[in-house]
Amino acid sequence: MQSLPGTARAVAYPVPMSEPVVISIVDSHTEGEPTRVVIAGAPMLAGRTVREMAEDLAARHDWFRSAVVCEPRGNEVLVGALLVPSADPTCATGVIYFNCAGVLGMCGHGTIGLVRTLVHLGRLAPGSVRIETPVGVVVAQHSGESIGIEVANVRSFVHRADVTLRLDEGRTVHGDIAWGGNGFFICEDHGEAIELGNLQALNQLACSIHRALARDGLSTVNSYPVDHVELIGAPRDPRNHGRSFVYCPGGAYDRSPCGTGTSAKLACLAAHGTLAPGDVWRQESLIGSVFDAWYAPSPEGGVMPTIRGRAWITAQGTLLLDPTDPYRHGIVPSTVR
Ligand code: PYC
Repeated sequence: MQSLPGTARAVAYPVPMSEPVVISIVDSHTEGEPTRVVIAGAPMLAGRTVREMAEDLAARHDWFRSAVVCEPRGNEVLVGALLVPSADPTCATGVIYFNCAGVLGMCGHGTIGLVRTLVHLGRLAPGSVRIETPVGVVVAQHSGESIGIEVANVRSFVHRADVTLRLDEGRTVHGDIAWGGNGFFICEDHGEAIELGNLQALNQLACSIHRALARDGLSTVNSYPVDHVELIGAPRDPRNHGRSFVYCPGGAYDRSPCGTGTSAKLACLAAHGTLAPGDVWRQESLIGSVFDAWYAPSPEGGVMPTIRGRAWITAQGTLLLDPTDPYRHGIVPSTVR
Protein backbone atom coordinates (compact mmCIF):
# COMPACT_ATOMS: atom_id res chain seq x y z
CA MET A 1 0.00 0.00 0.00
CA GLN A 2 1.29 3.46 -0.82
CA SER A 3 0.67 6.24 1.63
CA LEU A 4 0.14 9.72 0.24
CA PRO A 5 2.05 12.51 1.95
CA GLY A 6 -0.77 14.76 2.93
CA THR A 7 -4.39 15.03 2.00
CA ALA A 8 -5.58 18.51 1.00
CA ARG A 9 -4.24 20.84 3.71
CA ALA A 10 -7.37 21.79 5.63
CA VAL A 11 -8.26 25.10 7.26
CA ALA A 12 -10.56 25.83 10.22
CA TYR A 13 -12.44 28.76 8.65
CA PRO A 14 -13.88 31.37 11.01
CA VAL A 15 -17.55 32.19 10.50
CA PRO A 16 -18.33 34.76 9.17
CA MET A 17 -15.34 34.78 6.83
CA SER A 18 -13.85 38.24 6.63
CA GLU A 19 -10.42 37.23 5.32
CA PRO A 20 -9.57 36.27 1.72
CA VAL A 21 -9.75 32.50 1.13
CA VAL A 22 -6.91 30.90 -0.83
CA ILE A 23 -7.35 27.44 -2.40
CA SER A 24 -4.59 25.56 -4.30
CA ILE A 25 -5.74 23.42 -7.19
CA VAL A 26 -4.50 21.29 -10.09
CA ASP A 27 -6.74 20.93 -13.16
CA SER A 28 -6.66 18.02 -15.60
CA HIS A 29 -8.91 16.46 -18.18
CA THR A 30 -9.67 12.78 -18.60
CA GLU A 31 -10.63 11.94 -22.17
CA GLY A 32 -12.02 15.48 -22.44
CA GLU A 33 -13.82 15.74 -19.08
CA PRO A 34 -12.23 18.15 -16.55
CA THR A 35 -11.28 17.46 -12.92
CA ARG A 36 -10.08 20.04 -10.38
CA VAL A 37 -8.14 18.51 -7.46
CA VAL A 38 -7.99 20.64 -4.31
CA ILE A 39 -4.48 20.52 -2.86
CA ALA A 40 -4.83 23.00 0.02
CA GLY A 41 -7.34 25.40 1.51
CA ALA A 42 -10.27 23.05 2.10
CA PRO A 43 -12.36 23.35 5.27
CA MET A 44 -11.81 20.79 8.05
CA LEU A 45 -14.55 18.20 7.76
CA ALA A 46 -16.21 16.30 10.58
CA GLY A 47 -16.68 12.55 10.32
CA ARG A 48 -14.75 9.29 10.50
CA THR A 49 -15.60 7.76 7.14
CA VAL A 50 -15.37 9.51 3.80
CA ARG A 51 -19.14 9.19 3.49
CA GLU A 52 -19.59 11.09 6.78
CA MET A 53 -17.14 13.77 5.61
CA ALA A 54 -19.01 14.09 2.31
CA GLU A 55 -22.24 14.60 4.29
CA ASP A 56 -20.50 17.29 6.37
CA LEU A 57 -19.20 19.01 3.21
CA ALA A 58 -22.75 19.12 1.83
CA ALA A 59 -24.38 20.17 5.11
CA ARG A 60 -21.94 22.77 6.48
CA HIS A 61 -19.50 23.78 3.75
CA ASP A 62 -21.49 23.91 0.55
CA TRP A 63 -19.96 27.36 -0.10
CA PHE A 64 -16.62 25.63 -0.64
CA ARG A 65 -18.03 23.22 -3.24
CA SER A 66 -19.73 26.01 -5.17
CA ALA A 67 -16.69 28.32 -4.94
CA VAL A 68 -14.45 25.64 -6.47
CA VAL A 69 -16.64 24.31 -9.29
CA CYS A 70 -19.37 26.84 -10.09
CA GLU A 71 -19.02 29.94 -12.23
CA PRO A 72 -17.17 32.32 -12.25
CA ARG A 73 -14.18 30.03 -11.40
CA GLY A 74 -15.65 26.82 -12.75
CA ASN A 75 -18.52 25.68 -14.92
CA GLU A 76 -21.20 22.99 -15.00
CA VAL A 77 -18.87 20.45 -16.68
CA LEU A 78 -16.16 20.59 -14.01
CA VAL A 79 -15.84 17.92 -11.28
CA GLY A 80 -13.98 18.80 -8.08
CA ALA A 81 -11.96 16.27 -6.06
CA LEU A 82 -11.18 16.91 -2.42
CA LEU A 83 -8.56 14.67 -0.79
CA VAL A 84 -9.50 13.73 2.77
CA PRO A 85 -7.99 11.32 5.31
CA SER A 86 -9.20 7.71 5.19
CA ALA A 87 -9.87 5.78 8.38
CA ASP A 88 -9.37 2.55 6.38
CA PRO A 89 -5.75 1.48 7.01
CA THR A 90 -5.60 -0.23 3.58
CA CYS A 91 -6.30 3.08 1.79
CA ALA A 92 -3.72 5.72 0.97
CA THR A 93 -6.33 8.49 0.95
CA GLY A 94 -9.99 9.32 0.77
CA VAL A 95 -11.61 11.52 -1.85
CA ILE A 96 -14.91 13.39 -2.20
CA TYR A 97 -16.07 14.29 -5.72
CA PHE A 98 -18.51 17.11 -6.37
CA ASN A 99 -19.90 19.21 -9.21
CA CYS A 100 -22.09 22.29 -9.65
CA ALA A 101 -25.15 20.36 -8.45
CA GLY A 102 -23.70 18.75 -5.30
CA VAL A 103 -21.59 15.87 -3.99
CA LEU A 104 -21.19 12.79 -6.22
CA GLY A 105 -20.97 9.15 -5.07
CA MET A 106 -17.93 8.20 -7.14
CA CYS A 107 -16.36 9.56 -10.29
CA GLY A 108 -14.42 7.39 -12.74
CA HIS A 109 -12.94 10.12 -14.92
CA GLY A 110 -12.21 12.06 -11.71
CA THR A 111 -10.23 9.16 -10.22
CA ILE A 112 -8.13 8.92 -13.41
CA GLY A 113 -7.57 12.70 -13.23
CA LEU A 114 -6.72 12.47 -9.52
CA VAL A 115 -4.09 9.77 -10.13
CA ARG A 116 -2.57 11.79 -13.01
CA THR A 117 -2.46 14.84 -10.66
CA LEU A 118 -0.77 12.92 -7.83
CA VAL A 119 1.83 11.59 -10.28
CA HIS A 120 2.36 15.14 -11.59
CA LEU A 121 2.92 16.37 -8.01
CA GLY A 122 5.40 13.54 -7.35
CA ARG A 123 3.11 12.12 -4.65
CA LEU A 124 2.41 8.74 -6.25
CA ALA A 125 4.86 6.08 -7.37
CA PRO A 126 3.93 3.53 -10.09
CA GLY A 127 1.77 0.69 -8.81
CA SER A 128 -1.66 0.43 -7.30
CA VAL A 129 -3.33 2.69 -4.77
CA ARG A 130 -6.51 2.11 -2.76
CA ILE A 131 -8.76 5.14 -2.41
CA GLU A 132 -11.84 5.43 -0.16
CA THR A 133 -14.84 7.21 -1.71
CA PRO A 134 -18.24 7.88 -0.10
CA VAL A 135 -19.60 4.73 -1.83
CA GLY A 136 -16.71 2.33 -1.30
CA VAL A 137 -13.05 1.65 -1.98
CA VAL A 138 -11.66 1.86 -5.53
CA VAL A 139 -8.22 0.70 -6.64
CA ALA A 140 -6.28 2.74 -9.19
CA GLN A 141 -3.27 1.45 -11.08
CA HIS A 142 -0.71 3.29 -13.17
CA SER A 143 2.51 1.95 -14.62
CA GLY A 144 4.50 5.16 -14.81
CA GLU A 145 5.24 4.42 -18.47
CA SER A 146 1.98 4.49 -20.35
CA ILE A 147 -0.46 7.33 -19.73
CA GLY A 148 -3.35 4.87 -19.39
CA ILE A 149 -4.69 4.64 -15.83
CA GLU A 150 -6.91 1.78 -14.64
CA VAL A 151 -9.57 2.09 -11.98
CA ALA A 152 -11.19 -0.96 -10.38
CA ASN A 153 -14.49 0.58 -9.42
CA VAL A 154 -17.05 -0.28 -6.74
CA ARG A 155 -19.44 -3.20 -7.30
CA SER A 156 -21.88 -2.30 -10.03
CA PHE A 157 -25.25 -3.89 -10.68
CA VAL A 158 -28.66 -3.58 -12.28
CA HIS A 159 -31.07 -2.24 -9.68
CA ARG A 160 -34.24 -2.50 -11.82
CA ALA A 161 -34.27 -3.98 -15.31
CA ASP A 162 -36.48 -2.86 -18.19
CA VAL A 163 -38.17 0.11 -16.56
CA THR A 164 -40.86 1.88 -18.59
CA LEU A 165 -40.70 5.64 -18.19
CA ARG A 166 -43.51 7.91 -19.36
CA LEU A 167 -42.18 11.33 -20.29
CA ASP A 168 -44.15 14.56 -19.82
CA GLU A 169 -44.49 14.94 -23.61
CA GLY A 170 -46.48 11.67 -23.63
CA ARG A 171 -43.64 9.64 -25.13
CA THR A 172 -42.39 6.43 -23.46
CA VAL A 173 -38.82 5.13 -23.19
CA HIS A 174 -37.42 1.95 -21.65
CA GLY A 175 -34.18 1.32 -19.84
CA ASP A 176 -32.33 -0.27 -16.94
CA ILE A 177 -31.67 1.50 -13.66
CA ALA A 178 -28.12 0.56 -12.73
CA TRP A 179 -25.55 1.48 -10.10
CA GLY A 180 -21.92 2.15 -11.04
CA GLY A 181 -20.96 4.38 -8.10
CA ASN A 182 -23.72 6.82 -9.17
CA GLY A 183 -27.28 6.02 -10.23
CA PHE A 184 -27.97 5.70 -14.00
CA PHE A 185 -30.95 5.26 -16.28
CA ILE A 186 -29.48 3.50 -19.32
CA CYS A 187 -31.59 3.69 -22.43
CA GLU A 188 -31.15 2.36 -25.97
CA ASP A 189 -34.63 2.91 -27.48
CA HIS A 190 -34.28 6.72 -27.52
CA GLY A 191 -34.23 7.13 -31.31
CA GLU A 192 -31.62 9.92 -31.24
CA ALA A 193 -28.30 10.09 -33.11
CA ILE A 194 -25.47 10.14 -30.53
CA GLU A 195 -23.64 12.92 -32.35
CA LEU A 196 -22.34 16.31 -31.24
CA GLY A 197 -24.41 17.91 -34.02
CA ASN A 198 -27.53 16.55 -32.31
CA LEU A 199 -26.64 17.97 -28.88
CA GLN A 200 -29.76 20.07 -28.45
CA ALA A 201 -32.12 17.14 -29.00
CA LEU A 202 -29.99 14.86 -26.79
CA ASN A 203 -30.05 17.42 -23.98
CA GLN A 204 -33.80 17.92 -24.32
CA LEU A 205 -34.53 14.21 -24.18
CA ALA A 206 -32.12 13.56 -21.28
CA CYS A 207 -33.64 16.47 -19.35
CA SER A 208 -37.10 15.09 -19.90
CA ILE A 209 -36.00 11.60 -18.72
CA HIS A 210 -34.28 13.22 -15.71
CA ARG A 211 -37.53 15.02 -14.81
CA ALA A 212 -39.56 11.81 -15.15
CA LEU A 213 -37.09 9.88 -12.93
CA ALA A 214 -37.37 12.57 -10.24
CA ARG A 215 -41.18 12.74 -10.62
CA ASP A 216 -41.45 8.96 -10.13
CA GLY A 217 -39.06 9.10 -7.13
CA LEU A 218 -36.78 6.42 -8.58
CA SER A 219 -33.66 5.73 -6.55
CA THR A 220 -30.85 3.16 -6.28
CA VAL A 221 -28.77 1.90 -3.33
CA ASN A 222 -28.93 3.79 -0.02
CA SER A 223 -31.55 6.13 -1.54
CA TYR A 224 -29.01 7.56 -4.02
CA PRO A 225 -31.07 9.19 -6.80
CA VAL A 226 -31.05 8.04 -10.41
CA ASP A 227 -29.58 11.37 -11.45
CA HIS A 228 -27.48 10.40 -14.50
CA VAL A 229 -29.05 9.57 -17.87
CA GLU A 230 -27.03 7.44 -20.30
CA LEU A 231 -28.21 7.16 -23.91
CA ILE A 232 -26.37 4.44 -25.82
CA GLY A 233 -26.05 4.03 -29.58
CA ALA A 234 -23.85 2.37 -32.17
CA PRO A 235 -20.16 3.32 -32.14
CA ARG A 236 -18.79 5.55 -34.84
CA ASP A 237 -15.42 3.75 -34.84
CA PRO A 238 -15.84 0.03 -35.67
CA ARG A 239 -13.10 -0.87 -33.12
CA ASN A 240 -15.47 0.30 -30.37
CA HIS A 241 -18.67 -1.28 -29.05
CA GLY A 242 -21.00 1.56 -28.07
CA ARG A 243 -21.27 5.35 -28.11
CA SER A 244 -22.70 7.17 -25.11
CA PHE A 245 -24.26 10.47 -24.25
CA VAL A 246 -24.20 10.84 -20.47
CA TYR A 247 -26.24 13.65 -18.91
CA CYS A 248 -25.00 14.56 -15.44
CA PRO A 249 -26.80 16.24 -12.51
CA GLY A 250 -26.28 19.96 -13.09
CA GLY A 251 -27.20 19.69 -16.75
CA ALA A 252 -23.88 19.13 -18.54
CA TYR A 253 -23.01 16.09 -20.64
CA ASP A 254 -19.88 14.11 -19.83
CA ARG A 255 -17.16 14.75 -22.39
CA SER A 256 -15.56 11.43 -21.40
CA PRO A 257 -17.45 8.12 -21.72
CA CYS A 258 -18.17 8.46 -17.93
CA GLY A 259 -16.40 5.97 -15.68
CA THR A 260 -19.33 5.24 -13.38
CA GLY A 261 -21.66 5.19 -16.41
CA THR A 262 -19.45 2.71 -18.25
CA SER A 263 -19.37 0.58 -15.06
CA ALA A 264 -23.18 0.65 -14.87
CA LYS A 265 -23.33 -0.29 -18.57
CA LEU A 266 -21.02 -3.28 -17.90
CA ALA A 267 -23.45 -4.42 -15.18
CA CYS A 268 -26.31 -4.27 -17.74
CA LEU A 269 -24.30 -6.13 -20.39
CA ALA A 270 -23.41 -8.85 -17.84
CA ALA A 271 -27.02 -9.10 -16.63
CA HIS A 272 -28.28 -9.46 -20.22
CA GLY A 273 -25.56 -12.06 -21.00
CA THR A 274 -24.10 -9.97 -23.84
CA LEU A 275 -20.54 -9.51 -22.48
CA ALA A 276 -18.44 -12.26 -20.91
CA PRO A 277 -16.18 -11.66 -17.88
CA GLY A 278 -12.78 -10.30 -18.98
CA ASP A 279 -13.93 -9.32 -22.50
CA VAL A 280 -13.20 -5.68 -23.30
CA TRP A 281 -16.05 -3.21 -23.92
CA ARG A 282 -14.85 -0.01 -25.59
CA GLN A 283 -17.25 2.84 -24.89
CA GLU A 284 -17.07 6.06 -26.93
CA SER A 285 -18.15 9.44 -25.64
CA LEU A 286 -20.03 12.12 -27.59
CA ILE A 287 -16.66 13.65 -28.55
CA GLY A 288 -15.23 10.26 -29.59
CA SER A 289 -12.92 9.66 -26.63
CA VAL A 290 -12.85 6.08 -25.34
CA PHE A 291 -12.68 4.07 -22.11
CA ASP A 292 -11.70 0.40 -22.24
CA ALA A 293 -13.71 -1.54 -19.67
CA TRP A 294 -14.08 -5.11 -18.46
CA TYR A 295 -15.49 -6.91 -15.44
CA ALA A 296 -15.24 -9.88 -13.12
CA PRO A 297 -18.46 -11.32 -11.68
CA SER A 298 -19.07 -10.24 -8.09
CA PRO A 299 -19.92 -12.99 -5.56
CA GLU A 300 -22.55 -10.58 -4.14
CA GLY A 301 -24.23 -10.20 -7.55
CA GLY A 302 -23.48 -7.76 -10.34
CA VAL A 303 -19.94 -7.07 -11.48
CA MET A 304 -16.61 -5.70 -10.32
CA PRO A 305 -15.78 -3.32 -13.20
CA THR A 306 -12.42 -1.92 -14.30
CA ILE A 307 -12.12 1.10 -16.59
CA ARG A 308 -9.02 2.42 -18.33
CA GLY A 309 -8.51 5.92 -19.73
CA ARG A 310 -5.99 8.73 -20.08
CA ALA A 311 -5.65 12.12 -18.40
CA TRP A 312 -3.52 15.22 -18.92
CA ILE A 313 -2.71 18.14 -16.63
CA THR A 314 -4.15 21.42 -17.93
CA ALA A 315 -3.43 23.98 -15.17
CA GLN A 316 -2.04 24.48 -11.71
CA GLY A 317 -2.89 27.49 -9.60
CA THR A 318 -4.64 29.29 -6.81
CA LEU A 319 -8.28 30.26 -6.40
CA LEU A 320 -8.85 33.52 -4.53
CA LEU A 321 -12.12 34.29 -2.74
CA ASP A 322 -12.22 38.02 -2.02
CA PRO A 323 -14.55 38.81 0.93
CA THR A 324 -15.87 41.87 -0.96
CA ASP A 325 -16.89 39.75 -4.00
CA PRO A 326 -20.64 38.94 -3.90
CA TYR A 327 -19.95 35.91 -6.13
CA ARG A 328 -16.95 34.58 -4.15
CA HIS A 329 -18.91 31.40 -3.38
CA GLY A 330 -20.01 30.99 -6.96
CA ILE A 331 -23.06 31.98 -8.93
CA VAL A 332 -25.62 29.88 -7.09
CA PRO A 333 -29.35 30.38 -6.43
CA SER A 334 -28.66 32.35 -3.22
CA THR A 335 -26.49 34.92 -5.08
CA VAL A 336 -28.87 35.44 -8.01
CA ARG A 337 -31.23 38.40 -7.63
O1 PYC B 1 -16.61 9.54 -14.92
O2 PYC B 1 -17.86 8.64 -13.37
C1 PYC B 1 -17.56 9.58 -14.10
C2 PYC B 1 -18.35 10.83 -14.02
C3 PYC B 1 -19.43 11.09 -13.24
C4 PYC B 1 -19.83 12.40 -13.51
C5 PYC B 1 -18.98 12.90 -14.46
N1 PYC B 1 -18.07 11.93 -14.76
